Amino acid sequence: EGVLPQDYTLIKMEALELPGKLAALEGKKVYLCAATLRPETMIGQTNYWILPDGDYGAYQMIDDEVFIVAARAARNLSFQDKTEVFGEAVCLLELKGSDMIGLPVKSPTAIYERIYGLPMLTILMNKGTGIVTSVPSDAPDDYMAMQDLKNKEPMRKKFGVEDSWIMPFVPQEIINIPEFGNICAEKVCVDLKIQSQNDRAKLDEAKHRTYLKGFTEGVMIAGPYKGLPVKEAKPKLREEMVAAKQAVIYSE
Ligand code: A2H
Repeated sequence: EGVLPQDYTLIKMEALELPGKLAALEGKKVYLCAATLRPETMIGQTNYWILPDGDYGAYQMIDDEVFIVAARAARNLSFQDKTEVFGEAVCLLELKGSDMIGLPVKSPTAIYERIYGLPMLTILMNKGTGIVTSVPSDAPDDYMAMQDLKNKEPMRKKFGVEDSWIMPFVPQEIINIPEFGNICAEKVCVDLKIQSQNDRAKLDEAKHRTYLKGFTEGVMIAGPYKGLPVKEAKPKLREEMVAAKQAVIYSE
C-alpha cells in the first residue's frame, strides 16, 4: 500500500431525483460514483455513504455524463481519459455531503432498486471519491455505520435521516465464508463486540479478518455467479459492469 497505485472500481450510481441545489443539473445524466475494492459484492448494496461536511462537486465527464465526486477524484479522472480535455475537470456545481443525504439512486446489480445517501462520519475525503457504497453484509464499517443509524434516533434526527431511507434495508446474504457464515460482517462485529463506527482499532481487526478470507475462501451465494468462488466471480463482475458502462476503472 502507498507504493503501487490502488486499482478501484468506480460504481456509477444513477441519481433518480435532482432535488434542491441539484435541480441545476436537470436534464443531465447524473451519477454519484463510489470507489470499491469489492465489485463482486455490489448485489448486496443497501445505501451509500457520504461525509455530511465533506466538499463534493458535480463534474462534467465524457459521453455527456456528470459525476458527483470529491474534487481530488475529479482531477484524477481528468488524467485517466474521463474528461473532454486531458487534465481538466469542469465543475458544474459545488456540493456538500449533506446535499446528498436522502438522495435516491439506482446502483448497478443491487437487489434493492432504490437506495439512499446516508451520513458516515469516518469517511476519508482523500481516498477514492469520498462516496462509499454500502454492503453491510460484507463490510464491517458499513455494518456498524448502519447499526449506529438504526439504533440511535438522535443521530438520525441530527442529520435529517428519515426512517424510510434506512429501516427497510437489511444486510443481504451474498457470500458464504465457511468460518463466518453468510453475513460475515455482522458475525465478526458481534464476535469482537464492536460498539460503533468509531471503534477504529476493532474495525480494522474485523476488516483484516474478513477481507482476505472473503477473497480466498468466499463463495457467491447470490447473483449470476452463485456457486462460484469469489476470486473467480470478482473479475467477471467487474468486467461486465465496465462493459455495460455501469462502472469505470479508477486508480490513485
Ligand atoms: B469497500 P482501501 Cl463489501 N473513506 O467497498 C472510507 N472508506 C472508503 C473510502 C473513503 N473515502 N473510499 C472507499 N472506501 C471503502 C465495499 C467493501 C469494501 C466490502 C468489504 C470491504 C471493503 C463496500 N463498502 O473494504 O483503504 C470501500 O469499501 C475493505 C478494505 O483502499 C473500499 O472497498 O484499502 C475500501 O474502503 C477501500 O479501502
